[in-house]
Amino acid sequence: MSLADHVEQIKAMGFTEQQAKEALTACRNDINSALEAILSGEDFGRATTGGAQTNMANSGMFPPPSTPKLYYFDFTGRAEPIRLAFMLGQVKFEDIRISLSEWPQMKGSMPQGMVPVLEIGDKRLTQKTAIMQYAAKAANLWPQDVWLECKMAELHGCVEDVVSEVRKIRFTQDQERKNQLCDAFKATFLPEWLQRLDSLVAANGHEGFAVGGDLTVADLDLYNLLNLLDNGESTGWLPVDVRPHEGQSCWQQHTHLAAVYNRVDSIPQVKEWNDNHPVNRLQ
Ligand SMILES: N[C@@H](CCC(=O)N[C@@H](CS)C(=O)NCC(=O)O)C(=O)O
Repeated sequence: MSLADHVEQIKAMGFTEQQAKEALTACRNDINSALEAILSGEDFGRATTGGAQTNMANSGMFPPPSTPKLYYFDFTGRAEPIRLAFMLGQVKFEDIRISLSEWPQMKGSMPQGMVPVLEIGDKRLTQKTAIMQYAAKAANLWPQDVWLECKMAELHGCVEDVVSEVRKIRFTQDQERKNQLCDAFKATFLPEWLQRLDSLVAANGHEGFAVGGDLTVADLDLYNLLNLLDNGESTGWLPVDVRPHEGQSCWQQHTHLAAVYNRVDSIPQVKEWNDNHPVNRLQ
């Protein structure tokens, strides 16, 4: 499209020609300065991320004033999308893994008695979705479009709904009740949620991406959930095997989920990370 076509398109939205030209000039200046920064060897992430990282720069917390420390168990769980985001963005972080035997002594020192917790200098951040947002912005895996930001929150909320149900089952003491919950989870709860998630991803309209048309931490969150479910029984995270058969995935009929999964799984750095961090049993 020529510049004149862009101007016509903006005018068609009700703006004057002068406003259209000003908007395009501002875009051109932003692109030029980003290109200059990249070509002159300045920090690539900062040069290419505009709004999100500008806000973080204003907060005084980005770049992180000291190496961020991520506290979690020696398990994927709620920490893995955060770890993957830091890793993909080449943001250095300390991956502190607490064993279940150490946990009772550490629990009281965590702000809400739970992990994940991100510590940067004397500041601490709790709650997976908040930490994921920090990691994603630092790694340039967070969209700048407001609607897409809200769609990210929507997807993270859906993931959390599934994870909360698993938590409820795991913490049910009565074995008979636990068995009933496991049966219901496999027969109805999970199939319904996988269908809802598949429809959500289909509605995004970019095959292979959960939100928008670029890799975001939403893809990593979904990828991790699908892995958690498939490996649930063997890792002790979920007291029931939800796969239709050994070697198959519980989500394989859902083509939109599969497209996201396969895209993330084929990223060479993700493969390398997985090779170096085999999925542990919860211990
Ligand atoms: N809403 C919190 C939930 C955190 C949570 O449940 N953490 C679990 C591990 S996934 C935990 O710390 N469990 C140990 C405990 O509660 O003592 C979040 O999203 O971060």
